[in-house]
Amino acid sequence: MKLVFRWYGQSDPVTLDQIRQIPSVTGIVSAIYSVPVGQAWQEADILALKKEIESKGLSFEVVESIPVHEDIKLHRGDYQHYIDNYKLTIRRLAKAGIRCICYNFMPVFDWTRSRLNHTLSDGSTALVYYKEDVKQMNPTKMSLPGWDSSYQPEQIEELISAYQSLGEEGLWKNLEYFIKEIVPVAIECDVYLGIHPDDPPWSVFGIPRIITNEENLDRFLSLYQDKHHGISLCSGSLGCTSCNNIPKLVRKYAGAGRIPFAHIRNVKILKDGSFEESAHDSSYGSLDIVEILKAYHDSGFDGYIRPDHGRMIWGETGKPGYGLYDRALGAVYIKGIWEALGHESKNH
Ligand code: CS2
Ligand code: MN
Repeated sequence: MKLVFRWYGQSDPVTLDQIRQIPSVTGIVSAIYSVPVGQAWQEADILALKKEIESKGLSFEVVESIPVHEDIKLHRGDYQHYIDNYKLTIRRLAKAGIRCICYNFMPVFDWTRSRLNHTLSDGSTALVYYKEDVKQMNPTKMSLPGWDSSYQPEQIEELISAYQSLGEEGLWKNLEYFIKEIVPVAIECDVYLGIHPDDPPWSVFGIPRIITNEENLDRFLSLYQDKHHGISLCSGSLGCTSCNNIPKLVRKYAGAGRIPFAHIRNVKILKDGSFEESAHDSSYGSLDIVEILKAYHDSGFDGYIRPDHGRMIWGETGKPGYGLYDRALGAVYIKGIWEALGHESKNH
């Protein structure tokens, strides 16, 4: 496995100089953030980012994410033009040495939480999703850090109702069209595409979400039978419902070579199905991180792994979920377990 770390570019309060000092982290996961959704990324921007990362002795082989324009997800308007731009971006990234591209197909909103700085019992703060809060939230009157902030409230209202009438089956159809267009390009360029599961993996604000569970992941993978069409398996996104057995999913999909990229995050599921993000360590959340990593290890996983969201600790402030310290602890925890698993398998 290759241990990588997400970095949001020059506007990220976390610096490459800090990341390069985290033991065993060898690469960066990033994207071009200045380009409006739907436009192709320029070769010069990609090369400049690569140069900056490599100048610090880190590799740049993973992109997260190329956002998918809502017209593609709704299969309306300029969808074909945006798909063509998407293909161009894949080609340009591959040419620059990118091996893995993460994306998601969540309508309108990326990850959804109801509080971004909930104080945990040890004084750290974390992202949480409380079902009772979410019932009171109005998505047209708010924005979260992972969301595209370029929409006006009326546009969001229109999008929400368009998705509500599209429904799950409509969204599947549009996803299938998109996959059949882009996967051949990924195959041609030998780049591994990995869809990020919906976070959380259930419908929010009455909008369909489909990358949510084993049955749907099976259906997704069967849209194109090729290893370049895979999953960025995020333990914390799928794992915030106990219906998903993460070690089982990892064994199944990593065993089949369909996970190019793994996100490791722990979450604590509460009695009413709400959840709090926690430290990576197994004892703090509902997921057994050793079992998850063992499933990857047993499957001979040689893809990319990154710690996912972290808490804010030691007084750090910054991009919610993406501070330095707790994610660095997560990285070292992942590496420690991985190293131990290697010794274990050698001795048996
Ligand atoms: C999130 C997402 O769970 C995560 O990694 O932070 O923003 C994620 O990066 C995107 O959904 C991937 O497309
Ligand atoms: Mn993730």
